[in-house]
Amino acid sequence: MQLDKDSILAANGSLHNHEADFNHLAEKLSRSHTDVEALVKKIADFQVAVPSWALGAGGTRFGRFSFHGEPATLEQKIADVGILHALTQTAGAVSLHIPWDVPTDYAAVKQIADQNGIVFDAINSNTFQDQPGAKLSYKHGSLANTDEAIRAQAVEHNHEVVRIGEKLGSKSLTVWLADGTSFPGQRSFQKALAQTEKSCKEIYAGMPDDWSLLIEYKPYEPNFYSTVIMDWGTSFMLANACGERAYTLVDLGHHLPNSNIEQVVATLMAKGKLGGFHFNDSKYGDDDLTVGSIKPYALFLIFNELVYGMEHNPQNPDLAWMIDASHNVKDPLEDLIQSLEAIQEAYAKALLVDQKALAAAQLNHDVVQCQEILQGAYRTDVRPLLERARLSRGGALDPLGAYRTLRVREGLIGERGKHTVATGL
Ligand code: LRH
Ligand code: MN
Repeated sequence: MQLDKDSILAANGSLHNHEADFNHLAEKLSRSHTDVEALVKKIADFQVAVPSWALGAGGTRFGRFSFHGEPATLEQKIADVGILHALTQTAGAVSLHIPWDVPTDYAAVKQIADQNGIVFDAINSNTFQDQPGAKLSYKHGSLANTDEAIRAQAVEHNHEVVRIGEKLGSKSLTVWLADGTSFPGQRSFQKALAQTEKSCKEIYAGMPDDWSLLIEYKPYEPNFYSTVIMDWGTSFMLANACGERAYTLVDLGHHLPNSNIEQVVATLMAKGKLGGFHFNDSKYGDDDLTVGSIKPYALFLIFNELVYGMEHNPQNPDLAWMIDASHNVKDPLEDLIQSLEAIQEAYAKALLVDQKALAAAQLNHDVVQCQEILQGAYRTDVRPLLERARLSRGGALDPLGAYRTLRVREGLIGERGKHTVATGL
């Protein structure tokens, strides 16, 4: 299934209200000398990678409730990302997970991606599950395992993932380690860290010179007492140990309650070691909920640091913007449309922060004014800018509305039937 521009244009209907809302906002923003056209272009150029493992229904150990019309092949997954991109014009990339998405026909996969304007962002390895026919088990860890042969198997898997990514045009590898313990005394923290560092260096050494290594941290789950790469500091240390093309990946759900993630982001950018994001939201743990559905202001504060960093930290690389979510009760494509909207909205609001005025107020210790400047931007309804950015690229005025008006899910069920199951979590 592919959505053509004409059907989206038809679904957009009249642009009268949009024009009125946009002109009203543009007039308001021009009073503070904001270059509205430049703003719209920045928003339109902002592309987020969709996780290949989140195009079907997610689930928990307590159950999984299927969603009909799920993509059963990698080609169908990329077609679904194409639908998201056609509607939102901000989903021009996909992040694959190996072995859930091993291409069987590279040419076909690349052709569908090209047809849909989709590029391949970071590719993810998986040493948190045993694969059918695997010689050695990762039950007690992979890159940190006490057993040299198991560590070697895990390092080789990561090199295999890089080889797959190279054929597709990816330029970065994401490593997330489940390795850890569920009981005190189960492992030596120091030996586990040392072995992980050695393994990461071996992975890094096997990457092409123009590739980046993104090291994702997480405090717990599936181990519930310790995780070897538990926080940004550990990931930062390992990235420094590996080399200049190794960075930290921040998954928003991988923080203990009340963590100040915006400060983590500012710190990593200042050190030139922030490589990318897994956007999602959470109330308690690694809930992988819709971006901006629980803590939208926190997301805005993170983007405020990102906008500052992109302006002032040339030492930090271009960031990998990716979603990492799981859909237990929502249509996966509707959930992802909402997440993409929330990310664009937080970015647009952050672009409205008058960084010069904020810096001046900070210098004067005018704490009240600092908050007023931030919240002034946050309280601005930027949706007409997002609409204009989408329309400027042939996208939908209202992606969710168009998705339903065009009966996309029904169309996918018609094509794929009710019982297809997407690989992934
Ligand atoms: C771990 C994680 C990691 C992925 C997985 C699908 O919680 O965030 O990024 O490999 O989810
Ligand atoms: Mn993640």
